[in-house]
Amino acid sequence: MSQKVALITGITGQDGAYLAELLLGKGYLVHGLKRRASLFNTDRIDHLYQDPHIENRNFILHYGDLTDSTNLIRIIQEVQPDEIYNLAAMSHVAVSFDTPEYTANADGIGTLRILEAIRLLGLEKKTRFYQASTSELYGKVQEVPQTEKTPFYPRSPYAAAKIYGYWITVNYREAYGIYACNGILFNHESPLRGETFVTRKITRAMARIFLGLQDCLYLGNMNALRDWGHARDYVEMQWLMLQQDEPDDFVIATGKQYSVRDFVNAAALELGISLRWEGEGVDEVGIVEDVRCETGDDRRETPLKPGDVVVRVDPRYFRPTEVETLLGDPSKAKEKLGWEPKISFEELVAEMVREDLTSAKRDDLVKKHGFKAFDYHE
Ligand code: NDP
Ligand code: GDR
Repeated sequence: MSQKVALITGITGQDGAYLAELLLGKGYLVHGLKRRASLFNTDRIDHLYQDPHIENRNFILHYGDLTDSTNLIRIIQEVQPDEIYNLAAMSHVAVSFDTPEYTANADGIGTLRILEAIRLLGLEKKTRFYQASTSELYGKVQEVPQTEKTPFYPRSPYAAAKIYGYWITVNYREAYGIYACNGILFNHESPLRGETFVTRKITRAMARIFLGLQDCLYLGNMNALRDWGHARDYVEMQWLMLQQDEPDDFVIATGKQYSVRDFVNAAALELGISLRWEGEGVDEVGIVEDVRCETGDDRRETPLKPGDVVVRVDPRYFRPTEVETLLGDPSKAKEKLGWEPKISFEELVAEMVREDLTSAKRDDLVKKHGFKAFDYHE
């Protein structure tokens, strides 16, 4: 059988990195679309990099952008992919309120541009298409838990753009017979998660607070409820969706729900800190109740003590319209694709905290040696 060829947009993002690794492991030739940036933006995939001067590479990056049709058409023509995974997006819900037009262009029309390229190039029967749809489509939820049949009610420019991406994918499947699928993925996280999404913001900040590199973590809505899974589990599902006899749309979720506050508690406990919560709304604070640091534990040098306030609410992080609660029902994926998430909430939090503690220790060491450590936080 000839080697399968995949094109991943958004390859420099969290899912792009995990998916590229998965497909390379399966023997694919992987092409990726990366944006030109003023700084290197390939941190998450540097371990997969292959010197462009060697022959027979199976990992090839192309400069491109979802807002540039001619660029997309040229790359798809050159690559002749068997599978396209459209993961690229302006993916931050809060930021989409600041950049609504760009978000619509990249996340909505960007999806159309790829589907049109498939059609214009006559690849309808060859190229399978995966669209990164999202639980944000449910927004103001109409039913609990959410399934493939639950009505959508988007609550942000991001979700409104993604709803266009969802429906244009369905339409090109029905109109032109393209094998095109929507993965309606609920939140999925990992140590590769962008630092401004709430989970990574929490694990990174708690590790830094633990080592005395940061004083306090400022958050927005502590009561938001999410169904959090692990990105490594979820990219497997993206691939599986393109390997079926018929294209279809699937909800990918764990079926379990936690609040932002639960996530903070879990991350703190992983570090040996128990928190107590006082106040309400913008006055809510998370206070250290106990710090368990046993002798011999390499984490024992924490400067924290009971009574320290380590979490505060900052209304700056509230959104004009919030998605208060999301909970997915992944029964269809389980039944039709035999898929179930393998990594639990506790394992996810533990892995993220562990990785962020390692980075924080590195920053601490750099600082102790008189060099400037990277200390940007939102
Ligand atoms: P990330 O934000 O980590 O990655 C987004 C990727 O898209 C990055 O590679 C980014 O490039 C790239 N990108 C952004 N804008 C453009 C553009 N105009 N042209 C080309 N590339 C662009 O997102 P995730 O990996 O977490 O998510 C992957 C996809 O899945 C996204 O579409 C997201 O909306 C969707 N999704 C994510 C969920 C989650 O919980 N993670 C849940 C449901 C859906 P750069 O690195 O240069 O910024
Ligand atoms: P979300 O993820 O909006 O669900 O979108 P995010 O982690 O940004 O927010 C989750 C919830 O936490 C609340 N929250 C905060 N969020 C951020 N980012 N920063 C804070 O300080 C903070 N405090 C509280 C939010 O209000 C929200 O309720 C993610 C993205 O990956 C999308 O691309 C994807 O489509 C959806 O998940 C499914």
